[in-house]
Amino acid sequence: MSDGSPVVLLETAVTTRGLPREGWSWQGRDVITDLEPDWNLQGPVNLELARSMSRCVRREGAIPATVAIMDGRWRIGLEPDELEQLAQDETAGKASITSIAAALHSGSSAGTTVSGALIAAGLMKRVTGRAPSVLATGGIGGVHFDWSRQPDVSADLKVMASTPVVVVSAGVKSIVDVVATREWLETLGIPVMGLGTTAFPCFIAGVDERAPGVLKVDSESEAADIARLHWETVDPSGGLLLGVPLPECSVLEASIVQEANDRAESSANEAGVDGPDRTPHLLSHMAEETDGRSLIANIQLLLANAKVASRLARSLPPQPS
Ligand code: PSU
Ligand code: MN
Repeated sequence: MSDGSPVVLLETAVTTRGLPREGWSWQGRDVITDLEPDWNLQGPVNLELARSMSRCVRREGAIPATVAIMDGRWRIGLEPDELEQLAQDETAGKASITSIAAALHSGSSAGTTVSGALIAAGLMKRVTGRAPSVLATGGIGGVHFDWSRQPDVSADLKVMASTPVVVVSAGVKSIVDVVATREWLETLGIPVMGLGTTAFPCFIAGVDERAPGVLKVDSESEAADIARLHWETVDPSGGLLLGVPLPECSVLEASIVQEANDRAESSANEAGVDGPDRTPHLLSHMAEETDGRSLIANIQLLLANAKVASRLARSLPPQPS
């Protein structure tokens, strides 16, 4: 941070609550090792993914700043042994803007969501005088289905609106109401760019043509130019989203995603799972329903986003304010 090297923030709720803690037991072993030759198939999926993302960032010439709460303390830039400890800690939950203070108070460990990791950007600025400008994740949180009955809207959106960081994601998790989420991004004043696409990316389902479109950029450096103009002349304290669609060949057919989603939703409703536990429940149910295909797609997009975020960070290094 002090010499202005490119830094990419990485969230860890995906490590503690988004991916399985077991080794690879689904189909598609070859796909995984093709994606990442250094992936240990016996190792826990969540830890292997976290390690792979860090490797991707470094390979692209940036520095990963993996954010978590460890034993009641903020940790930004986890050491390898800390990452392992976090990934294996079954008591580690997920912490967002509303739960971080409680985690610090109780001395517990938690992975930070997108909103939690964005808050770390402000801390880094206070400590180092520079703020990182890029964060990589799989899919941001959003507006959950049935929002008119229970408005479960991820705090990711609110914090993105007030943090000057470009969040690189495959758009929004497909387990949420994609159209409603796209509308909320608009209302909150968060510019949405799409890398090589005018359609709104929606995680493992590719892009959603029903949602209002996005601003197409052809490269990471074009996205960086737009972010810089936004911060210099429009909103110095607001965030942007750079959506990266999952390559067509890995996209799950819309009908499969839809059906798996519906069953995951019913199971969450039957089990009465809501609040922060809803996303982990839906994700693990989706993996079961699709025989691991949703997991492969999820891993693929997380790694792809880490690469795009690193290239973006090289165009948008941390600046002194
Ligand atoms: N996308 C994934 N897996 C995840 C998440 C997103 O593929 O686990 C996490 C992110 O950390 C995101 C969080 O910030 O879910 C949103 O949770 P909620 O809807 O409870 O705000
Ligand atoms: Mn929620």
